Amino acid sequence: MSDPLYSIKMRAAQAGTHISGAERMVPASAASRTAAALVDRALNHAKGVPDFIQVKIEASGEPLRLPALSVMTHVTRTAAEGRALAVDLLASAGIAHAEAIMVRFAESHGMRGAMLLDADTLERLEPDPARGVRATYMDDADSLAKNTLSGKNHYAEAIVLATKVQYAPGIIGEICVSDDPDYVTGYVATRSLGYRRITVIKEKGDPAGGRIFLYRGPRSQVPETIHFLEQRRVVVTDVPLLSEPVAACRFRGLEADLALMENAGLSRFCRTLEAPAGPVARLDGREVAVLSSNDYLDLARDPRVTAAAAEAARRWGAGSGGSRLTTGTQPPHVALERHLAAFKGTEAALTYATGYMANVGAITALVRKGDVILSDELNHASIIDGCRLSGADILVYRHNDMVDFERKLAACREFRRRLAVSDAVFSMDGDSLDLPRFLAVCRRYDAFSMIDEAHATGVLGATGRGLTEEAGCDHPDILMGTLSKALGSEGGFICASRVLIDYLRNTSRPFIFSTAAGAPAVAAADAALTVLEAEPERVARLRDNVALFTVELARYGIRVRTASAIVPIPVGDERQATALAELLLERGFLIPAIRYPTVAKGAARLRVALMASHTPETLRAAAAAIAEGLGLAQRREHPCHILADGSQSRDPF
Ligand code: WAQ
Ligand code: MG
Repeated sequence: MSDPLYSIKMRAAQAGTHISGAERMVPASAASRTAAALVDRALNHAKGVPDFIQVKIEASGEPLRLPALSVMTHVTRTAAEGRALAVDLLASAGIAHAEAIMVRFAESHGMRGAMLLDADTLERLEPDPARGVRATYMDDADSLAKNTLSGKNHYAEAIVLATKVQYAPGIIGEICVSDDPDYVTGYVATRSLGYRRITVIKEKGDPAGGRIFLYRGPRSQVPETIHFLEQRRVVVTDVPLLSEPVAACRFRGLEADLALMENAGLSRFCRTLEAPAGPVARLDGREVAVLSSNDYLDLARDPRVTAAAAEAARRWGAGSGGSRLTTGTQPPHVALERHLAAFKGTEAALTYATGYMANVGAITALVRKGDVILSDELNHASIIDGCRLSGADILVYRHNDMVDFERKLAACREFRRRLAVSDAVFSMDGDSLDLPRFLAVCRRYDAFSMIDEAHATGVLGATGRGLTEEAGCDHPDILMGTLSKALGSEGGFICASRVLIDYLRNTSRPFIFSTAAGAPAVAAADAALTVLEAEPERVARLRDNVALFTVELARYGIRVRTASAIVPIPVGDERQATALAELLLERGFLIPAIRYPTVAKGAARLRVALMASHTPETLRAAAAAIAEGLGLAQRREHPCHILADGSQSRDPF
């Protein structure tokens, strides 16, 4: 475009009252026909015939070219629903007083411009509160091609304005409701959320409308912001057409959702550890202490375990080549199942390719519509997914609350089958189930009892046999466990009576319809089990490390509770937990922040997982770094809930 741009503005009035206005930025060659089209538009406005039309044409100089915000449409049915969504969107973009901001909307009614509101103090910042701040000198880079001159196109104008506004210094968001009584669609915009259309945000016939620009920054910068909004020439490129097939928006929607997560401190990524599983790894070329591995007994790289895997690969191949029921069962699979049953003390066992599948597979096989499941509110996602997939009614009882559990189960006598399921060790809290009481309640109401020993196998009980050994009680009907944590390999298993295992083999879809785990993983798990049986002192060392680490934390006033090798350190705020994890990584400790949806919103935490092979020095240094990190967090702008003084700590556990 060598043709210089001209700004063309039209406004029309009748008896001194504004009835329409529009603007374009077009090359000189299109200036006169654009001006004429805008005059036509003024003359044919629904609000009446104007007695005054002004057209202003100015050379605009080199404009700033900005890519349009992504566009996503949320379908709402009522104004109340639309407003509630606007609040949610703003809140998710880190705007704390979203509700209060929506209330201020009433004030913007009747203004020609927008309210400029301090997003944090809610003070109005416009020099002229009656008029507000008007964003102007902007256009769609492709407006000529789109031929939108003839009449008002709410969306086409709004996406251009919203884009310009979001690039103004200090602006962090915008909310808009049309003042056209019949136009009920509005939007919320932020740089990261993009332009979120809300199909119904006000009642039809309501003439109230307006705009709020949300500002965050020093007062001294406000004039600069207003100057940008009112004077900076902007053309907006790549404006998505609403008439584009829905398909054209499908990736923008994904991007917007990712941005939403990013903004809430909830985005996730995979770190590449340049090392075998173990207490030490290399990350970006640096050595870090790993305090987050589930390889509790350091068996994943044990030479006996890796040799078994290598040997099995040579002898039986890398992959099994089929499902267990067709061609995928090889001698290592049979041997491992016998070994697991003997280890756990049950009649039989069945392995799955992953622990997730073992949970989903057992639950969906045992219960269906017409049955009921009692599930602890903090059960692992794989249990929850199994429950949902089964089609059974699900009753969630309060975490580890055996009174609530019994009360709910007692009301389920009329169901065909009852299944009670709980983690043995809760993966994000580290506490354990009161198994004897759980089993007693199950027996009383003839419910199947199932526990997930993913974090209990190799950890609880003097010889690592799990919660039944620790509690010295009977087995539940179904003992689920994993090969992927203390056993250093991968896969999941169910240990149970012969009849139950036969039933699963015949009905459990994840078992029937997935390829069997390869012999190397299976043989590795088998070898790890042999090591565990021969060296129960590994379990004792792990226990000692847990004791040492919790005592070290207590020295700094950080009180934690655990019944396992998982030590949660509560933080609360998601972004703060992430910042803390980053800080610890800088200090050389890999300890992840666990956030929603893995745990409840606002219950973010650091999750330490200990290994038998951590050295006392590492654990002491980690505790010191955590204490330091929490102390630093405390001095930050938003106070941390965890104070170095344990007496004041908020304890969600
Ligand atoms: N700068 C600042 N505020 C403005 C401007 C401007 N250039 N133009 C209008 N406003 C304020 C003013 O208070 C109006 O009352 C209010 O915004 C609404 O303006 O995706 O039509 O032109 O389908 O009525 C949004 C949804 C339509 C579009 C918005 O706004 C879609 C609309 P209106
Ligand atoms: Mg309007």
